[in-house]
Amino acid sequence: MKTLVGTSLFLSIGVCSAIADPPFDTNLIQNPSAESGPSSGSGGVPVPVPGWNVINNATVASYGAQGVAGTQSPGSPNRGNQFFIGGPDGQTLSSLSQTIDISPIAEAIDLGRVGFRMAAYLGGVAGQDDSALLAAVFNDTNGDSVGTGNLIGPTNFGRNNITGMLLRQRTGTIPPGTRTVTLVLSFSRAATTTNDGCADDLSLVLSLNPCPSDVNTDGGVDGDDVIVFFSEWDANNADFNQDGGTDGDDVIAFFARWDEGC
Ligand SMILES: [Ca+2]
Ligand SMILES: [Ca+2]
Ligand SMILES: [Ca+2]
Ligand SMILES: [Ca+2]
Repeated sequence: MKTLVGTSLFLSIGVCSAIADPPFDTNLIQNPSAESGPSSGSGGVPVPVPGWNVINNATVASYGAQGVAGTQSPGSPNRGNQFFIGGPDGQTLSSLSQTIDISPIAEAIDLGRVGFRMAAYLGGVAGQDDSALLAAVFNDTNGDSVGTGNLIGPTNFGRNNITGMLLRQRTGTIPPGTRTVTLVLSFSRAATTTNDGCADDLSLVLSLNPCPSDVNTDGGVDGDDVIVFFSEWDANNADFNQDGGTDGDDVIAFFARWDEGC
């Protein structure tokens, strides 16, 4: 029987940080906190919003400007100086959108191995029921939706009629078939001629779910993993079943998982 040498293979393959593209465990949203461009001040005029496609005057405001959220209002602890806001001129609905390419990790996605966490601070002003919503639309290679995930901001009652933004978040698995994610941050106006739905500190973070038979941690399970497994096994360092030794039982355990695709 082979003896255990060094840490187990099982432990070593639990480390997924070697995967680089697109990055896991980092926020994939461009200009996620409205800090990259100019501010309109109190949200009364449109300004360019880097990284986002703008529809119907959605714009950027500054904390502490007249009539909007302040530096001490309920909201993100990482709020910076600026935030997104619905904008002027009586539009009932305005929005910001951007599309993120995650096709480089298609193999892992299609194995159902890519988890996501999306979060945003969403809110509005005082007793006005203007509000914000962040939608993630998961698109396949043709651009057709294969799933959605929404973060719905509070009503004015949900905010106790206090100006500010509340955290909304959710987790899930990227639907197999997904190649791009379109984020749509929309603002709806219920009161006054300005759309005061607002948002800040948005995030979309992907994570790679554990997969023991992806020995080389490249996101897929294929013949390369067999090669790496036997290389480790030959070095007495493939305690796949975690019983303290490297032997034929580990080969059986490895191929049982490999056949399952994870
Ligand atoms: Ca900000
Ligand atoms: Ca309003
Ligand atoms: Ca692999
Ligand atoms: Ca073993």
